[in-house]
Amino acid sequence: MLLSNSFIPILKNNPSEAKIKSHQLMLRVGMIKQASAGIYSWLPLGFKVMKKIEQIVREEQNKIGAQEILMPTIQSSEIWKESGRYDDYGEEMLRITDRQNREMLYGPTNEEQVTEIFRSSIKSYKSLPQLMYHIQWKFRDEIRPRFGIMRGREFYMKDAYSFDVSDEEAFFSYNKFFLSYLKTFKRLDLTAIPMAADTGPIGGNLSHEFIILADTGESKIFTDKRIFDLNSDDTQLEKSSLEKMRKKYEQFYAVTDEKFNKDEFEKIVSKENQLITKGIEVGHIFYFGDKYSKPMNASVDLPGGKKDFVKMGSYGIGVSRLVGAIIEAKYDEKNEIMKWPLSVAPYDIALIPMINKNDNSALDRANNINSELLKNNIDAIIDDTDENFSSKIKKMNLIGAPYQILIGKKSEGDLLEFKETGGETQNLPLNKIIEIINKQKNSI
Ligand code: P5A
Repeated sequence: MLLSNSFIPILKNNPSEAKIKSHQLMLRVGMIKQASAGIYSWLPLGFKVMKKIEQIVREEQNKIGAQEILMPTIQSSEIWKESGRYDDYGEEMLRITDRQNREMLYGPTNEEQVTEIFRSSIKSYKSLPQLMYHIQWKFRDEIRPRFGIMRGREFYMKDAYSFDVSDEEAFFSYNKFFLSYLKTFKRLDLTAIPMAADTGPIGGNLSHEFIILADTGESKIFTDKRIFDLNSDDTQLEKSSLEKMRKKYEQFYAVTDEKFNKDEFEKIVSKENQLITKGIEVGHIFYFGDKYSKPMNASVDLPGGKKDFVKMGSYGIGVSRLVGAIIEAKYDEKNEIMKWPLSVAPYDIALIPMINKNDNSALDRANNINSELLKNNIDAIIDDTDENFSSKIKKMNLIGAPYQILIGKKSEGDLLEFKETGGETQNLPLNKIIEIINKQKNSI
């Protein structure tokens, strides 16, 4: 892709309205454009990153047997009246009246909608478990939308729902999502810590927030540092292995401020392991049993002939928020260098030719390199503008392709000046560069 043909409206300076680095960078490199308070258009660069995140989230949901559906953004108030949440949800719910004077709403979440789908078709325990998810826009009329897409009013969420015959089976489903979240965030090159959390308007009494550390995060967290050394690599998708994995995480104190108890924290966690810091909530999972199935009458026949309300959980990931969360984790704002994880990068590599007046040889060379890269499924952006070399490098450092080839005086003969964005340059032939990138791609 040529930069001159791309819609990447870059600003020279940091926009003054942005308070945190993800919001600054997203506006600076034209990833988003505000439409109104807390509502954004996604421009090509931002959209590309979000779609890649969405795809990773989708693949990890599919791996645990969740089935993708798509529910509407606009819901009828009827089902919310059935569950009892229509009044409880308060001013965060955007209420709409259609031309027949029917009360509708822009969905802030989909527990009711999915329960309504389930109850109309599934009647027997034999069809359980059912895991379903969709990736869809949500609207919450947040009182204080801020930090760009981090706390938007309109935002993109993956929300999944599980239906089981008993608490025991429902915990199995819960643990599958727990594992799938750890794997999803790992593929995004993030360390997300599961923390015991409050359930708020979703309800239930078992819940974990998945939090990544960031000074600008809105969640205050209290944790035992050792939780950061854990991984789920050896966990199998079966009951006992999943239980063991969740216990392994739960043995360490890790809570957000709503669940914090100072005496307990100081008693359980030794001084040297205590960590009090801030983080960004990128996912949240809930188990709430029959909170929705009972008032909405979603029941199944049990083996003995009796009926019971189906046991449900719900599982959210902030797909649009993750774009900002990755920037918070990866952007070196002092040196103005962004390096996207290759798994979600808008481009794999930036080609930066030094173009002199009346001499197109560097640009020709960039185009030739690009053809080779394309054959190897490597997506490059070429800065074909006639700006000077150093401002091109600065611009590409912000766009954040994880690799760069500088095509100037030092890229001579077969050897190209290659670097990881923000790293040291190396002189390498193109086939070696392709090998490095593909090796990295295959490892994620
Ligand atoms: C779980 C799925 C739910 O809504 N119902 C369906 C449950 N959970 S939640 O915690 O309220 O939201 C899930 C994730 O969505 C992101 N998120 C937001 N992102 C951007 N702007 C917002 N205003 C916003 N609100 C929630 C978070 O990542 C959250 O973990």
